[in-house]
Amino acid sequence: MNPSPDRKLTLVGAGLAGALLATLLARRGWSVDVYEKRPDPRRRGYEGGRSINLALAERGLHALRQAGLQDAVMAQAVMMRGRMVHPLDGAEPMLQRYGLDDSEVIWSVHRGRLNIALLDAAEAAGARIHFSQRLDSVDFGRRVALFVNDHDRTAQPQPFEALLGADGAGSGLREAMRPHVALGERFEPLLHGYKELEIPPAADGGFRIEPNALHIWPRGDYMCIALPNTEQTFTVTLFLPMKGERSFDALPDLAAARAFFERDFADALPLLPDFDADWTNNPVSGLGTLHLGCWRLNGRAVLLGDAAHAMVPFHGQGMNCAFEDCLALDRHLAAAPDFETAFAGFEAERRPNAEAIQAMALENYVEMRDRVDDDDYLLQRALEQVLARRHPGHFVPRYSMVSFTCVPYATAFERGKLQREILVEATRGCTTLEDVDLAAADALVHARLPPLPAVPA
Ligand code: FAD
Ligand code: E1W
Repeated sequence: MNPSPDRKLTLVGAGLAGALLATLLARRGWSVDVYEKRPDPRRRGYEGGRSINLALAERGLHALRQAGLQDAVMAQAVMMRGRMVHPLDGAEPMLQRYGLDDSEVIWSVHRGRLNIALLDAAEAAGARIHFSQRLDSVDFGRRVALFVNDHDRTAQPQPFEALLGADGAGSGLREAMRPHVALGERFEPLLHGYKELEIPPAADGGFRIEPNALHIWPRGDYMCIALPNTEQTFTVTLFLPMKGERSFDALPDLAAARAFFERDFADALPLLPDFDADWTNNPVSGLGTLHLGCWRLNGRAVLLGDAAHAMVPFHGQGMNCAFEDCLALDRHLAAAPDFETAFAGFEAERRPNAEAIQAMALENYVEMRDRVDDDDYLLQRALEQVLARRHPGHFVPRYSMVSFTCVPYATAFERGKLQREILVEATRGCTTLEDVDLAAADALVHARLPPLPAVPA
């Protein structure tokens, strides 16, 4: 379709995906209106909330680059070269590099500031953002959406041509579509929740622990992680079962929570001087994977980002994936003759990839909390690095394909399985790298792994 000022698109949600998609579409020449249920975060009195950060990887950066936002975002990002694993016995933490060198790193970004940069860009590109407007219901036959202001209780009917739903895991558009189309919805709850805590700056104003890393305290069935902020703080997240012997339920008060940290996160507790206030004030939130068999209602509505495929956060890819969705939807809208063809093409391209990263994110939880300090795991990772250097463009670790390339997630998932088989076979009976028969491992690589197809930019 030829975008033009009379070709109108109505977006629901001005979160990470909605604001980026609005920027891309408005720049291409579409007439873009975005409806967001919350007030404008740029208004005075909004700043000063908790700092929550996200890991930004190559896919997300690639999308930000296309929108001309790379420089603005990177100016406020902290480099993370690898994961710093903090063992239970209090031994020195060790950096496990994510990639081969400093060109293969990920970045910690502030969610609120990233959202604001995206909102500014969307408006600068000509998109109109309507805040405090929650999508309440949709008359798909007449093509009219009803938006409600939850503060003053006013309601606004808005005619639309097509609705693009970037309204997150609790999507109002998905709810409105439900009676009209078989969405094939299945929510797979994770039986673990999370709570956020903060490591403030040291007395001298610097970082209390290594800033250029993602810190992990793996403890078997649960874990803490910490990501750095530009303010010399870290946002810590405890992931823990909701119920059971070691669980949020089993920590009914501060004394129990402190005792739990003293036993299991003894080296982290001294870094958390505000533990009591943080534990008391910050909620326990749930997690899960949302599977949908269908993302669209003919040419009238389509879902993207968390609204279409919420996932558990253990690969740090939810936003990155949502940003990739934005590039794909923008491209399909420009190329297809009508909305229905565009939405069908978008869904066909993205749904298998979303399913693949959802599965990899679930697998990564077990890996992070239970395997990163395990000997055969470390041997497999060491061999992986050796094979990656011996077979560039051929044997690329799955973490690297996901985090440092835009190779489709489904390809990363499939090749990851083949590579894991090679690593398991080549390290069988071995305790160190010297025991591994490298010639035999090379032969397995050549026999089973075709070269990685190049990904067009
Ligand atoms: P959201 O960012 O949730 O935006 C949805 C927007 O829609 C919101 O502004 C909301 O107010 C609005 N809205 C909702 N309902 C309505 C309605 N009815 N009408 C109008 N507006 C509405 N991803 C990463 O890539 N890296 C990470 O390191 C990472 N860490 C994470 C850690 C945790 C603990 C969690 C929970 C998630 C993490 N994620 C991470 C995932 C990431 O947060 C999401 O994938 C991402 O925010 C999805 O973007 P979105 O725009 O689809 O949804
Ligand atoms: C990343 C919330 C979150 C965000 C992340 C990651 C993890 C564990 C978590 C995955 C990772 C960056 N990861 N880290 N180390 N190995 N895998 O890469 O974003 Cl819990």
